[in-house]
Amino acid sequence: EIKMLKDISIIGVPLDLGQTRRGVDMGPSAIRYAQLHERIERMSYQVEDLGDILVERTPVKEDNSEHNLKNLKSVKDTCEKLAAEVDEVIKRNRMPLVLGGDHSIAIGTLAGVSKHYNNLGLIWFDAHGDLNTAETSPSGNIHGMSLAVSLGHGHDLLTKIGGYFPKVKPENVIIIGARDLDEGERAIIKELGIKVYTMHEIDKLGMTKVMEESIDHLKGCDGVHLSLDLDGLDPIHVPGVGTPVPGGITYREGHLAMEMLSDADIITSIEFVEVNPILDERNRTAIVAVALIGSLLGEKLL
Ligand code: 4U7
Ligand code: MN
Ligand code: MN
Ligand code: MN
Repeated sequence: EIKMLKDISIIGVPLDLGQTRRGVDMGPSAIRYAQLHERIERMSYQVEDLGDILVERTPVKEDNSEHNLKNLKSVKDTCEKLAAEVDEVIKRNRMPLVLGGDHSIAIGTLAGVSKHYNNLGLIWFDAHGDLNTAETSPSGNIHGMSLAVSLGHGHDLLTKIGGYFPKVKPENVIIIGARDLDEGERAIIKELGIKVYTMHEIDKLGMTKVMEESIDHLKGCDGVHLSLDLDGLDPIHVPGVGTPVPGGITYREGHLAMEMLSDADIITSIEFVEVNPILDERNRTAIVAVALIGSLLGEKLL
């Protein structure tokens, strides 16, 4: 059974060290500027903004000592702080709404969330699988490894954040929107039997069916985390992302997915990541993010 939380705590995570394009550290500011707080408050939620997690940068040379894990120490330290803050929020019976930052922060969010549930579900909305490890990653960027880490695969310093692992079981994970998977990621998807709705399935079944099946698949969970990477959407709608991939989820399909999650009342924690205002046009990507959060929290057209 899922216990819904009606009070919301916003946490910003200005981390851009999980990848190599600067600017995504300004994501939380851009999303706040797009009137997140006001939009949520207009619905019947009580909202608090806890401000940003302090991101400390370890001098680059020292931080590149581990093979193919860029900025490991800075990412780990930030995720530990984030995990502690998310944990506190849930202890106070509030719903965490985490703003990235790059997608490596999901490691911290899930470390703070998962201990509160016996059987956490996870919806990973993304063009990518984020299922690499240092051994398979073509880039060494930790934002492409965060789902693998949360499943218990990867460097100990990351998988054991929060003092326990794994954070989620493979049978409780659903990836939606995938269209750029690396070879090692395809292998781990097969090995662990992870449910993936690639763009092919979304085209073929339609978003309605994809969401109906996803919601049904997670019905035995006692909480569901939504980790939404804006690059899951088509770059036509969200130009401000670091790793755009053509052929993505449309604006309306994105809203439909959020509205169906809202109607099903299953989401217990939320994160929106990878908004990069430097690459954006007039804050469009943050505006889309806030509109999607509105739908997810139950905003109706009529
Ligand atoms: B994101 C990539 F190789 N797979 O590992 C990698 F294509 O959080 C991209 O989904 C990862 O934006 C993208 O570097 C990470 C690459
Ligand atoms: Mn991602
Ligand atoms: Mn992505
Ligand atoms: Mn890519």
